[in-house]
Amino acid sequence: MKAFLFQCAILLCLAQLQAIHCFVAPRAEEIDVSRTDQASDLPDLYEASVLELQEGLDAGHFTSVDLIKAYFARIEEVNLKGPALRAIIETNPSALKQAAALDAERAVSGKRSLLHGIPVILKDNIATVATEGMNTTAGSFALLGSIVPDDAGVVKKLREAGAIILGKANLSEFAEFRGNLPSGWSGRGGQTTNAYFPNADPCGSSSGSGVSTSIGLAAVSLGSETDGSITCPTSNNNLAGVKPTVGLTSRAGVIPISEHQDTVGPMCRSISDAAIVLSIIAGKDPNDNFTLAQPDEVPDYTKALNSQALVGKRIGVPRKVFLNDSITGNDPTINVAFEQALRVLEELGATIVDPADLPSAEEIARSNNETVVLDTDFKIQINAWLEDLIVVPTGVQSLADLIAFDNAHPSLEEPINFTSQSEFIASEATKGFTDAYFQSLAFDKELGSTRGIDAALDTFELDALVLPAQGFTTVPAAIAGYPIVTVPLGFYPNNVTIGSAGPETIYPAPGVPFGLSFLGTAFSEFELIGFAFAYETKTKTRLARRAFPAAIPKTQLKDIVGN
Ligand SMILES: *[C@@H]1O[C@H](CO)[C@@H](O)[C@H](O)[C@H]1NC(C)=O
Ligand SMILES: *[C@@H]1O[C@H](CO)[C@@H](O)[C@H](O)[C@H]1NC(C)=O
Ligand SMILES: *[C@@H]1O[C@H](CO)[C@@H](O)[C@H](O)[C@H]1NC(C)=O
Ligand SMILES: *[C@@H]1O[C@H](CO)[C@@H](O)[C@H](O)[C@H]1NC(C)=O
Ligand SMILES: *[C@@H]1O[C@H](CO)[C@@H](O)[C@H](O)[C@H]1NC(C)=O
Ligand SMILES: *[C@@H]1O[C@H](CO)[C@@H](O)[C@H](O)[C@H]1NC(C)=O
Ligand SMILES: CC(=O)N[C@H]1CO[C@H](CO)[C@@H](O)[C@@H]1O
Repeated sequence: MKAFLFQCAILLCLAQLQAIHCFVAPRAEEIDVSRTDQASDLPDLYEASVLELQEGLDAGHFTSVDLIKAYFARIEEVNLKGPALRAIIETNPSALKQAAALDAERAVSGKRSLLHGIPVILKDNIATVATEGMNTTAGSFALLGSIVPDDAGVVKKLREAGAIILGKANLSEFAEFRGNLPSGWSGRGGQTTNAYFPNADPCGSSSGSGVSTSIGLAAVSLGSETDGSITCPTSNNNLAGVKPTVGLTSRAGVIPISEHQDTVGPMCRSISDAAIVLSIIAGKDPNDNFTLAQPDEVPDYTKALNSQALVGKRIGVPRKVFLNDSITGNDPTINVAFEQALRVLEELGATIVDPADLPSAEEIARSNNETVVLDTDFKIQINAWLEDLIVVPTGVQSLADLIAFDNAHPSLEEPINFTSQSEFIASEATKGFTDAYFQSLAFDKELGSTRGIDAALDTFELDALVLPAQGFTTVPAAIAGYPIVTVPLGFYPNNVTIGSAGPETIYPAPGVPFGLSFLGTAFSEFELIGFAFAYETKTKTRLARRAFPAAIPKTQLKDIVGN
């Protein structure tokens, strides 16, 4: 039972969904609209957008070296000290040197892109070359000191664009695929916690990416999603996030769960920032052949940022299963906010088609096909990952070795009240590409797309579907490989009844955010970003509430510039 109490253990809660608890009703919310005053014209790093940072860099108000120093100081204030959010596992020892070079280049030849000199946090399952000084471990001591063959495909694109990797974010270890781990816990990083209430669940598995971006420990971050791992921490941390279509962004050099579902995407404080990052990391990569199926031209997603994007659009509400509280476990607060959001979408010119059910909804809720596919894929792909490593100081060479390593090092690799690494063990027991595997893969495509998302879009002539980010929302998109774009929807009220999420975390809790998700067919990111932008621009929900005071870093550019 314990695992099911983890609010967003997300992966594979399919059969167990009935067991998720409904939380006690909250009501009114108190909105704190006070913002810190900025005496100078330097942007407040808590909220600063990529465009504001570029403006300041271009105008010479500060440099990328200043930015790195400021973000490092902010990490230092809250990561292990103070509220000890444990959002960051490692910082980049080469970042200052890289920033100086990029500052010099900007002075001579201008910026390469909107990410030139901008600090980016990466989830610790995204590879960076060891010579730069950081590990790539998915949070596990088993991979500490391992040498990856190359930068991840998305990291190559970030570096070409002039971005600076500021550090690696904590995560649910192995992207939540070990079994029975609390959201946001890893052996190396410990328990990440939410910045909106002490010890609240940050959700996973891209927990550190979410928390660090939510309070400005970096400009932007990348997470990865197999089922829910960008969407849920985006939701819990008051962010805008894009879970791209599988094959829009390269997974080369990303510690895998499944090539059929894994995808890398931006987690940012605004959909505008997310559009900037996605435009840079999207595109074909010869090292990930799924990316070769995408349209030839990578869209400029910033062109989708149109506040009129919802005018004349048909947006469907797939109520069956996905808005059934006894299946989603969603708190009534979320439902109330969601119904209000539907009215806002109407005000923005959309026609709400309600209900617009997925024909496969109930079958998806019963299906175990996703588990069959992920368990089988993980063993094959993690073994290939381990084989490709140049050096592995722990000697771990296979999934079986990983299981043995964890068993041999309980003090490093077992959180409080750990029960078993059930997912690893189930995966190790799979027998490769069996007939049952191919059947499950075909069923997933059918349930997620042909009798799922695409069926609803076609039947009701929709431009997109909309749902609360929390609940069962991510599953059809996960098994179809389809995109989800999420923006802030609301916050739990101050008097919400606090629940338990894990041995060290609570959920729900006062002021913890939740999001609104737009879903569509393959490669519909451009449209979904437009819809999310229109909603975000109208509601500005992110700005309605801030993190708890101790979790708000005090260092600002004014403390760095000129000192
Ligand atoms: C929370 O506060 C609201 C309004 O102040 C009230 O109506 C509601 O009953 C309270 N809820 C709980 C769980 O105490
Ligand atoms: C990895 O982490 C270890 C321990 O924190 C550190 O000594 C090492 O420099 C890091 N970087 C690499 C590339 O191993
Ligand atoms: C990608 O390449 C592998 C072999 O390297 C092959 O097995 C697989 O079918 C290819 N997948 C796609 C989507 O082309
Ligand atoms: C909600 O789900 C429960 C449990 O599966 C089911 O018994 C109930 O009929 C569903 N409610 C609706 C309105 O579909
Ligand atoms: C896969 O989905 C199909 C269609 O709903 C279902 O009949 C089958 O039982 C599912 N298989 C598993 C392993 O859950
Ligand atoms: C660990 O489990 C025991 C027994 O179920 C329980 O009494 C204890 O409160 C748990 N500790 C934490 C920190 O959850
Ligand atoms: C950057 C940073 O603060 N990293 C820390 C993450 O947590 C581990 C475990 O407590 C520390 O060893 C790291 O220094």
